[in-house]
Amino acid sequence: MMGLIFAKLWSLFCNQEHKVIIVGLDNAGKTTILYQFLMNEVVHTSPTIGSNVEEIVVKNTHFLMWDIGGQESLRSSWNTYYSNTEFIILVVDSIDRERLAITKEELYRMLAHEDLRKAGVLIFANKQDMKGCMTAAEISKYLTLSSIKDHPWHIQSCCALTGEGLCQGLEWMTSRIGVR
Ligand code: G3D
Ligand code: MG
Repeated sequence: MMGLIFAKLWSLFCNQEHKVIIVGLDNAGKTTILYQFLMNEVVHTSPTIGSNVEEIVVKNTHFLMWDIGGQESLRSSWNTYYSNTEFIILVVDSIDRERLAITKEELYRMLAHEDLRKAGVLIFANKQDMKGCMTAAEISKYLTLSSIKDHPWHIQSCCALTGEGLCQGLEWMTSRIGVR
């Protein structure tokens, strides 16, 4: 009996939708990453919900992914997307050393936001195929990720063009569900 109830609760939980926002500066690779998720065979998707919202399903876990524009003029409106967000995917262009400071500023601004206090953060160190790019360890150090104690976080190196590393990132997200 307990087992049945548990199974029921579990399936209810699994079919719940988890809101994810994909943020990062323009040109970081956000749209390419979302496109890779959609193309990936292990991920089942529903038809596009809006111009920048997609639903993807990983191992029975539904993620509603919002791809938010990263141009300077749009960054100030990121907060209109925050409510009920469970995960932030922050995409970093690992070759763009000049703008990593702006990314850092935006990251800490988000972490301080009331609506994101429960959100986990997955950082994709993207464009690892580019010669001379920063490693995930370098980016982690620059962003002082180890100082983040009030949000679960994970950094994953990836190449959105080939899809390398993306699944590991998604796996971290699924592993975090139900932990809090
Ligand atoms: P955005 O949605 O964050 O603004 P996009 O970024 O997904 O539009 O990607 C911006 C550019 O970076 C695109 O190039 C895209 O192909 C490229 N890009 C994304 N991921 C990678 C990667 O892992 N490696 C490399 N080398 N390039 C990547 P274009 O030329 O189409 O503008
Ligand atoms: Mg885009």
